[in-house]
Amino acid sequence: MTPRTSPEVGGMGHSMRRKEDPRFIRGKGTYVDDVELPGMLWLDIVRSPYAHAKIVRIDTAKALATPGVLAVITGKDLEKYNLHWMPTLMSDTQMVLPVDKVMYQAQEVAAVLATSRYAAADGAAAVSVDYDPLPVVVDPKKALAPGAPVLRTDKKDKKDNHIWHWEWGDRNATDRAFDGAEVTVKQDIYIPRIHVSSIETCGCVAYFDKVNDKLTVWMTTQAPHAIRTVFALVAGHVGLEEHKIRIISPDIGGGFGGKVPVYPGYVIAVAASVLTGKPVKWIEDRMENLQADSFARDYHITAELAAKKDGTLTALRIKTLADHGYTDAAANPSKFPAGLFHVCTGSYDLKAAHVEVDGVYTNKPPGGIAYRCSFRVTEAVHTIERMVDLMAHQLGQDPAELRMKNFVKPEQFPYKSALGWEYDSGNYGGALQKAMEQIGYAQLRREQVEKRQRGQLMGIGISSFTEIVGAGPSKHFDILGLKMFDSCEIRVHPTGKAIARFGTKSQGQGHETTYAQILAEELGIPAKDIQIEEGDTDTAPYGLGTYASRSTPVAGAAAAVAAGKVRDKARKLAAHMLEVAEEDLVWEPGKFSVKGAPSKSKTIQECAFAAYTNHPQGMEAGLEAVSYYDPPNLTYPFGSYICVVDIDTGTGEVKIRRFVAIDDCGNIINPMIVEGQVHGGLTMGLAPALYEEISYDENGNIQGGSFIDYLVPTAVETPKWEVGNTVTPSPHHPLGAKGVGESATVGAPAAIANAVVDALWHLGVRHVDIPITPAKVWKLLRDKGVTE
Ligand code: MCN
Ligand code: CUN
Repeated sequence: MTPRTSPEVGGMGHSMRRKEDPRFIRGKGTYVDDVELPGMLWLDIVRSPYAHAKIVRIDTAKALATPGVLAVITGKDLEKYNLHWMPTLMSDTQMVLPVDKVMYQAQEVAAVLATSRYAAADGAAAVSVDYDPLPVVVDPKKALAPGAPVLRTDKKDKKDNHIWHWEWGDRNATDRAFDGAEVTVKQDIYIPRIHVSSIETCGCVAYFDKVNDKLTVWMTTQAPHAIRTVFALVAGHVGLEEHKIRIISPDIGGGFGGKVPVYPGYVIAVAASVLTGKPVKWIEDRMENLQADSFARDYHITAELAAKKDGTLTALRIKTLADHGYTDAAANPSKFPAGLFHVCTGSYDLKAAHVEVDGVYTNKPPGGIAYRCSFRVTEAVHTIERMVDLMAHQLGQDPAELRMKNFVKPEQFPYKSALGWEYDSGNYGGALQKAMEQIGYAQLRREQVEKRQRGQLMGIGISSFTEIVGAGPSKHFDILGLKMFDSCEIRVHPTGKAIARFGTKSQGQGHETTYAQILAEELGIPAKDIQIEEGDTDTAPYGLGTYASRSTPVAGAAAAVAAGKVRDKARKLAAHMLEVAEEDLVWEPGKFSVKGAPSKSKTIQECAFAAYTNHPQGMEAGLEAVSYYDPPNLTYPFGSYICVVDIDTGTGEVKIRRFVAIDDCGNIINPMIVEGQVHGGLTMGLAPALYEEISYDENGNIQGGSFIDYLVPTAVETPKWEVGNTVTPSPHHPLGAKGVGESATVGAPAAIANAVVDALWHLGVRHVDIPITPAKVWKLLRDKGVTE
């Protein structure tokens, strides 16, 4: 797409350098931990060594005697204000601090308030807690078995560990399709628990100004407005009303979904500040972040796929156990307890599908956040892409051909999926074709045959994913009742420069640049002349925040709509100045000129000046607009990824030789930023495919609770990504754009897993669960007699 604007204006399609980077690369960003206030106190948290235990006694004497320690806060203290429990985003309840028992290892037990971080840490170490261990439940299947200890004894009538049952689709039609199927494949797939490990951990500085009765919280949150409302709803009864709460998300060092929930530390810091009237800082350390923050995935899936002998796919049936830890604190839209998992028919034209999910309590950290995935889409994509590959291999057909045969075709859009989604646009065959050409697919298949004859293990894996991003529409999407729209407010100053504020919040995605580019495109004001602000609830218009790749689909659309309103008013001003009718003006980015007399024109900057100095009588002064945009549909970005692996027959190590990623996110605002998003996303897809996993031993002890065991890939493990794109605009988005922030993380793991199984299929291997570690592969190779 050739840009409509010049590089100086920097509208859509320009690979403009990021406006935020000069401050970041000079170390001048302002993260929460950079906020220092006079008289600030520190909070540190005492955490449980047990996964399930009664709290017999908390002895605070030694801690209180530690120099610098001012107070130790326990659940009993919070209970006095009814703040010891808080609601989760899924309307479950979560302890802020426990009163009688702990539910997972590393859970908050007490908090120490001190004059320095060191004193707070010393104080936390000096708190002594007597525990009485209780039976631990880590396996969700055992959690549902009769006789399993009931974990949520706080819920009066709860007799088991089952949270909810949810199903979607036509069960009878699906069962009938399976009964009559010529071929079926069935597979258990476990998608392990992983934790976001953004560079910046979570934390806050809470300051309750007793003179003005105003609470200001600088916090690592992806959704500041929603947090303000939730705080007001939870703590209104102790005087924290919404106009007296200001949430500021300053610079954020990576969110990835982990900064959507409310963690107990935030609430305790706020309570401590309200009680003392002093600013209180709480910042997690690296291990607390990894061990106690909300987890992602942890889906135990059984999937079945049915097809005709010729490879026509017909039906999909899925049953899943969703391990939510001790409380369902998932960051999902309220209506969908399993997120958007029911986009699991993926890129394929299936006639029938049915999916069931059961939520289960276990003694693990709570959550169900999405780790760079629009609410369980990674789980959906991994399942369907593994199953389609399994079917292709079962039928002896080429996995690319089987996909091509079953893709939803371009002329079928808008396409209604068997599970009820309306896909906006797509060209799945086009993306796969391009990926195959770029990687040299046919040649690689020939090479694979030759290598196999020589006993070498090489595999080619494909993932042709469909994403679903940009929540709303508000008809179906809300969080705790808050409808999922988003917003943009623009003010154009007299000299033609502008400020625009949004209800979203960048965590590294480059919003200060790309939003300015959208406005430059729509108004012709150079992007460098437009300041973008997000994250301060006292100044930004209400919005639901940044996650689920919703910023471009929703707030980006709001920017286009608000800019349209500014342009409409500018047109009136231009008509007034040029003394012509509005209809006689033609617009090109940055300028109105008179039809047939192009030399007579007014720039947008001249219109802005006139808005304050020369507006017609009867018109309000000023040039500003706001839009609260409720999208008519989600956007469905897609792509095809192809991965080539070589497996070391001696060690079982999987080496990614090549990885081609073709993405389609509709019209692109900034090609360089999109490429950066895809690079980062692919690396975060590689991570769970080969390295990252958090598991628990039978006593609920975390395995993978530090970076010694939790293997975040570095530049050394990361292959050279070969990226490209196709462009299929969204028909309903004002700019034709779709989201892209999560696509690569969603699509990549299946390509890698499929490549590994493709390399091992002839040995009788049908499936390997991620992360595909050398140990797992080596054991398979040993069992199949390839190595000893
Ligand atoms: N973009 C574009 N053209 C498009 C689509 C997007 O130029 N057609 C640009 C956008 O303007 C924006 C970026 O790409 O600058 C990502 O846009 P979008 O897909 O709308 O996603 P969001 O801005 O809503 O970001 C959220 C998404 C999510 S949910 C996770 S998780 C994630 C991700 O972004 N977390 C990130 N990328 C991340 N990147 C960084 N550096 N840090 C994170 O925490
Ligand atoms: Cu899905 S993790 Mo992102 O939505 O912040």
